[in-house]
Amino acid sequence: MYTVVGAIKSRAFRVMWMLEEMGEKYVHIPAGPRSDEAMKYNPTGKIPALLDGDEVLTDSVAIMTYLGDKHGKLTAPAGTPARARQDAITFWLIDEFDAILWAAAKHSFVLPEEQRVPAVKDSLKAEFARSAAILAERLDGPFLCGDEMTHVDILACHCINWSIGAGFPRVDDRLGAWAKTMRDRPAFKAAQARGAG
Ligand SMILES: N[C@@H](CCC(=O)N[C@@H](CS)C(=O)NCC(=O)O)C(=O)O
Repeated sequence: MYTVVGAIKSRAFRVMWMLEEMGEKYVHIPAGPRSDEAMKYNPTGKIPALLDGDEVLTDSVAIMTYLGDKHGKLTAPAGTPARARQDAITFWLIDEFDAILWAAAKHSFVLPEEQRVPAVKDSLKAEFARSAAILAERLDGPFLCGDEMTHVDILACHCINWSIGAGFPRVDDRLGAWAKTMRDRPAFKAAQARGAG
């Protein structure tokens, strides 16, 4: 049994959704970022963390990679060209989606007020729109890495959902429709219900 530490409205949702897809049981501790509870598991106060027995693991993408490898699900096997391609799109999403959204969050409410530069957000929105168009271009099947779902799909859909919440421009219709099919998955809904409960 795993424990996921982190509020549902955070990158912790990625881990919860993946565990639901894999049919793994978990306890959810809805700790907020920088909360005392979060600090217990990660001195930086960042969420999510995953508790697996005595092990405490941090960073949503590191955790998803670990879970995929451990259970042999939602990932290409390590040491294969398919995995290198999967990792490449993962890192691209971190650079061009997650980091852009995170920068916008920093300049909206994360940084101390005197360090925020709200004007940067227009530039970030334009960058995100360019990246979303690139992602839409490479969407030629049910999932981003071919016929099988991987945790890349979870990462991309979570970032698209985040962009909607952050008031970013709508992604192109095809990518938007793809994200909706991901949100319609029973595992996505089950993770959401865990957060609400
Ligand atoms: N790369 C990390 C980023 C984690 C992160 O920054 N989480 C946010 C909440 S979604 C947080 O805890 N922020 C608090 C802070 O940065 O102090 C991951 O994917 O887990």
